[in-house]
Amino acid sequence: MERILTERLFFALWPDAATRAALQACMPRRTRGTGRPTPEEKLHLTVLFLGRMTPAARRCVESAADTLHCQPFTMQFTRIGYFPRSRVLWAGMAEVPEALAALHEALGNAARSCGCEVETRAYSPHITLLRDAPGHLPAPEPVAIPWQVRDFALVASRTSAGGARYETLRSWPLQ
Ligand code: 2AM
Repeated sequence: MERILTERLFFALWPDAATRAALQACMPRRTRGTGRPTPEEKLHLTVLFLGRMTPAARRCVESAADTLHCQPFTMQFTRIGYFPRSRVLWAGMAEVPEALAALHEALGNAARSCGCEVETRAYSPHITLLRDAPGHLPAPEPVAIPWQVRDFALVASRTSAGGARYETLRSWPLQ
């Protein structure tokens, strides 16, 4: 039987250098030296996780993304939170910005139109700051980091000895 190579893909927003530096600096002091911090260049926000896709499904999703019209927007990180099950410390916001929810929905529709089974769970946007974070929760520190979102990207996640490696395959300007 012919083996079809699949890739683990997701749509993401990649912060600019200033936003990434601000995110890294907001890490609660008490977590320093514990867990596995996300290297600054890997800090990102997943808009839609696609999972393993064939080249044909990827082409279909890319064509559907070509037809999207979403405006650039600004969002603000205002919270540091903790997912106890995955032991992830994250930066996020109290409410999903409308423009981000619209982009998530539009990409979800695009993916479904290509036959992908995407998550139906409520979207919980976050930027992972620390993995294997300790169970004792650091007191959430107030943060206020603005981020001007101007594009979104299709990214492949590959596993290597040093953890996940991300490769941006394509990006689309918001306009
Ligand atoms: P995480 O940072 O919370 O682990 C690549 O793995 C990206 O996709 C990461 O941002 C990861 O989120 C997210 N991701 C991985 N598996 C996922 C899943 N099953 N559902 C939603 N997002 C997922």
